[in-house]
Amino acid sequence: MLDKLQDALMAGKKAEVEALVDQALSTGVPTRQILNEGLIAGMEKLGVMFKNNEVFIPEVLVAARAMNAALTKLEPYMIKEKIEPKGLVVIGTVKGDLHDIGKNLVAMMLKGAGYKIVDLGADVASEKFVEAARSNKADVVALSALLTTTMIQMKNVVQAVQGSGLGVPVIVGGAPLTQDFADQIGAKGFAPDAASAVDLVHRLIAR
Ligand code: B1M
Repeated sequence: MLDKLQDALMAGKKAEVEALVDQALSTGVPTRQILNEGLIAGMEKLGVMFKNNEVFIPEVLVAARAMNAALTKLEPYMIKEKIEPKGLVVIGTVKGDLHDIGKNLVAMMLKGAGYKIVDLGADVASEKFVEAARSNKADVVALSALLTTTMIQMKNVVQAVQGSGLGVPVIVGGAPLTQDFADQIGAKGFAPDAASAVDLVHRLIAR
C-alpha cells in the first residue's frame, strides 16, 4: 500500500493520495511509516528525478499539493504520537524582491522531506528573518533572490543573523546566485535548486 502511495504522490494524484492515507490509517499502518516510507520516500524519489531533469516544475508542484493534503490528514496523528519534525527552517525572499515561485518550491520540498517551515513570504527585511529565527528557534534560515539588484540584500541578512548571536546557519539560492557569491557574503551554503536545498539542509542539521 505504501508503494502505491508513493506512486500516487509522485503522479500528483491528490484524491488517490488522500484515499490511500485514509486506508493506511484505518488498517493500522503506523503514522511514522506512512510518513517516512510513503510520503517522504515518494518526495525524495521525485527530488532526484527533478534534479536529473526527468520531471519539471509543474509535476513537482502537483506532487507538493498532494503532499500538503496528506500532511493535513496526518497532522492530528503526528501531534498525538509526538512525531517531531526533522528541524525548523525559516524561509523567505529577500527585501525588494517579489519572486516567490522558486522559494515556494524549496519550502514545499523541505516540508515533504519532514521539516517544519516558517514561510515569511516575499520582500522580507533582515530584521524579520532574525525575529522569526529567534521566536521559532530555527535550525536554518533559507533565503531566495531572483534579481541581481536584490541578491546583495542577502549579505545584510547574513550579517544580521550573525550579529544576533543565534548561531543559525543562513543558506541561499536563486537563479542569479553562485557558490562564489554565497562564500563571499558568508552564507553557510548555496543550493542551485529545490532538491539540492533539501540535501543541504539535511547536511547542516546532521552536523
Ligand atoms: Co521577474 N525577472 N521581474 N517576475 N521573472 C526574472 C527573474 C528575470 C531573469 C527575467 C528576465 O529579464 N529574463 C529578470 C531578472 C534579471 C536580473 O536581475 N538578472 C526579472 C525582472 C527584471 C523582473 C522585474 C524587475 C521586471 C520589471 O518590473 N521591470 C520585476 C521585479 C519585481 C520585484 O521583484 N521587485 C519582475 C517581476 C516578475 C513577476 C512579478 C511578473 C513574476 C514573479 C511572480 C512570482 O514569483 N510570484 C516574475 C517572473 C515569473 C519571472 C521569471 C519569468 C520566472 C521566475 C520563476 O519563477 N522561475 C524570471 C525569468 C526566468 O527565470 N526565466 C524573471 C521558476 C522558479 C521555480 O525558478 O525562482 O530560479 P527559480 O527557483 C529555483 C532555483 O533558483 C532555486 O530552486 C528553485 C527551484 O529549482 N532556488 C532556491 C530559488 N530560491 C531558492 C532558495 C534556496 C535554495 C534554492 O534557499 C536555500
